[in-house]
Amino acid sequence: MRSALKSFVLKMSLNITNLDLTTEGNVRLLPFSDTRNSRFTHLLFLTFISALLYVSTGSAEAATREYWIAAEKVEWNYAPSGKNLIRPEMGLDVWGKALVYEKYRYFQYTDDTYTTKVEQPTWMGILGPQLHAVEGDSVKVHFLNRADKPLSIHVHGLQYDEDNEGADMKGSGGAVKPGSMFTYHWEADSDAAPGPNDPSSIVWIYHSHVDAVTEVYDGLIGTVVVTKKGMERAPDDPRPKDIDKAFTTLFLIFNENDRKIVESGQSEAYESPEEAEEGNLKHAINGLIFGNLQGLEVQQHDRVRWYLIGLGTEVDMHTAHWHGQTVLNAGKRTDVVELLPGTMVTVDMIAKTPGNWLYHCHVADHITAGMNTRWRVVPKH
Ligand SMILES: [Cu+2]
Repeated sequence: MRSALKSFVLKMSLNITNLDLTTEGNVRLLPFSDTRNSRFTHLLFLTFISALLYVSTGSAEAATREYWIAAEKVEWNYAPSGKNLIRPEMGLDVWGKALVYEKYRYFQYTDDTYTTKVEQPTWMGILGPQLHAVEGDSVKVHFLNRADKPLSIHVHGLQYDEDNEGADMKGSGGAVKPGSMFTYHWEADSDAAPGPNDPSSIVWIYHSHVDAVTEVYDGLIGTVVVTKKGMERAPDDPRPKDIDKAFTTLFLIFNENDRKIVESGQSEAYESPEEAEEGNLKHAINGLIFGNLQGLEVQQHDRVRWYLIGLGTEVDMHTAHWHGQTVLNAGKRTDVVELLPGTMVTVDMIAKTPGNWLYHCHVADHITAGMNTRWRVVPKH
C-alpha cells in the first residue's frame, strides 16, 4: 500500500506541477516556462496534498475479506417447539403434520481446516452466514461442497467475472462437484455499495445456482452486507458504525412437495393429496413458522437496521409488518415493506416502545399459514 500510495502521490505531483494556485479562485494551467515564480507555492501545495492523501488512505484502506463456507446436507425443523407460539390454541394445523425435512445449508468455518463452525445468532434461522465488506473491498469465499450434488455460490450486487459468477453452468465456479472446492473472488466496488438514498449499509443475497429453483428451496441462501466507505466500525470490523443492532429476515414459502420428509419428524399423516400439498408449503421467516423464529431482541432506544429478503415464486408476494414501531424505507415512513421474489430492502428504526411485538407478513393467507413471529424491545432502566 505504501508504495502504491507513493506512486499515486508521485502521479499527482506530476499532474499538479503545472498548476497555478495564485490565480484568483480558479486553478489555471501554466506553460512550463512560466512556473518559476510559483515554485514555492507548488511545493507547499504538494506537501499539503501528500499529507491529506496519507491521512485519508490510512483510515480507509481497501481490504480483502476472506471467508470459508461449506454446503452440507442437514435435517431442518420448521417448528422446533412443536407449537404455534403466536396462537397456541390454534395449533400448527396442516403445516404441523410434517415438520422435519431433508435440506442443505451453507455453514461458515473459521479457517481452511473446515473443522470449527462459526456460531450464528438464533434469529438467523436457516440463513447462511452473513458476509461483510466495505465499499472498495475484495471478497474471497473459499467454498467447499460437502453435499451430494454439484452446488455453487452466486452473489447478487457485487462484481465478478464469468468464472466467479457461480451460475449458468459456465466458468470454473458454475458447478462445484461434491467433495470439491472453489474460491470465489468478488469486488464490493461503488456499484455494490449504498446509493444516495440508501442507509450506510445495504444487503445482497447469495445462493446456489446450479439448479437455482431447487437449491433456494433446499435452504442454500445467505447474505452479504456492504457498508459505505468511511462508515465501517473499524478496519477489521466492516459493519456500519451508525447502528446498534441489525437483523436479516427472509420471507419465503419453502415448497417441500416432492421432497424428502424425515421420518422422525412426522407427527401425523396427511389425510388427502390436497392437504399434503398445502401442508408441504412452509410459509416461513428465516425457515421457521408460527413464532418459532426466536431472538429478534433489541434494547429500547437501539438504532436497529432490518435487512429484508423476498424469494420464491408467484405466491411469494410478502409484506413485512412490524407492530409497535415504524421504519424508514429510502427516506419514506412506513410500517409495511413489500417484498417480491428476489428483492432486497434495507430499512431503519429506533426502537421506542418496550414490548413483545408481532412481526409478520401482512398477506392474509400467509398469516393463517404461520408466516409470523415476534420481535422484542427490552426496556432500558
Ligand atoms: Cu407473505
